[in-house]
Amino acid sequence: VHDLVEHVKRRKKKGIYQEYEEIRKEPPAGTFDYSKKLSNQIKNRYSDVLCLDQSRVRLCQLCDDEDETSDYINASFMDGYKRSNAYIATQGPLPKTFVDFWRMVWEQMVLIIVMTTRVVERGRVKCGQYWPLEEGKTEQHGYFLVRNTHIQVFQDFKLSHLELYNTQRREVFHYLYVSWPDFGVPKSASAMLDFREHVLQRREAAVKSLGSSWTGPPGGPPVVVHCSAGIGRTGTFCTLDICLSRLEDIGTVDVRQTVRRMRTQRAFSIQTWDQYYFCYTAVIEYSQRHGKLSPVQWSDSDIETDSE
Ligand code: PTR
Ligand code: PTR
Repeated sequence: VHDLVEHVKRRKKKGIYQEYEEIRKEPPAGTFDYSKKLSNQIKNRYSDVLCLDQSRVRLCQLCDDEDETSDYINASFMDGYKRSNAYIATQGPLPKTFVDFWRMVWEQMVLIIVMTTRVVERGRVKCGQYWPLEEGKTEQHGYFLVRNTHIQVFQDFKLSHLELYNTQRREVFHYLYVSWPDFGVPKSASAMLDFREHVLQRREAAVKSLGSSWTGPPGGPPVVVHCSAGIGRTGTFCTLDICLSRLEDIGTVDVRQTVRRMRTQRAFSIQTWDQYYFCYTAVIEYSQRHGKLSPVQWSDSDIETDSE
């Protein structure tokens, strides 16, 4: 089995590289007008990472808002496997946008936040400290109080149980994945696969506990996923989640189409070739782990580009 996998990896590496280069060459699928508005520019962490108008998350206009751009946040709805709006992909909040971020969480009834960057990496700030770091601490962000009631520490991630108060009290689970290397990708996917498993179980339980108060689609509210820019690691995590959900369902994988589709909703998703390649190796690792190696079928579009 191991030899077979090595063979697949070697044979496909070049094809996969070309595949990614082709995806990168495709022009963005829409416009970025809202991201570019003068009054919104300060709300973007990176001036070159904008969100598409067509899939952006709009904040509800507050009644005391005069400003027509106040519904802007650098965040995009993204579909999951057989689920529309399964995720909201967003940048790491800036101090200026902490309140906007919590508004979005409140308005979209978000239960789970997945953070795949650390706040500071290599001495550079990647994301603002928008949630209370310590157990028992409460912070105020605009109309919201955020309280960290309990932290569970795992080897590769930390789970903070947050309470969000506004007109009522809600529970939000904050996952901080700490083991993603500053540059590049994890060597083995196994920590990431465990992490995903944990998030999925939590989501299922949290959605169940909503009961009849949730009237949206059966999968429940979107999961917020963010890193620093909200495209590289965020795109990698979501691609993997979609590919594995499909593999679990029908036994096939289509990395290329998944990423292409994702990019029509969150432009520039997956930033580097090794992040793209990691999606493939992680699927292989997952299949080995679940003893499913033979049923994995790469879709036609994946095989086509295998030019050797
Ligand atoms: N264009 C950037 C660069 O030149 O490095 C892309 C990039 C930047 C990719 C940072 C990854 C980066 O690291 P991290 O994912 O840790 O923020
Ligand atoms: N302007 C930044 C750069 O090129 O470095 C944009 C950027 C930053 C792009 C981080 C991707 C980054 O990685 P991630 O989406 O994983 O936070």
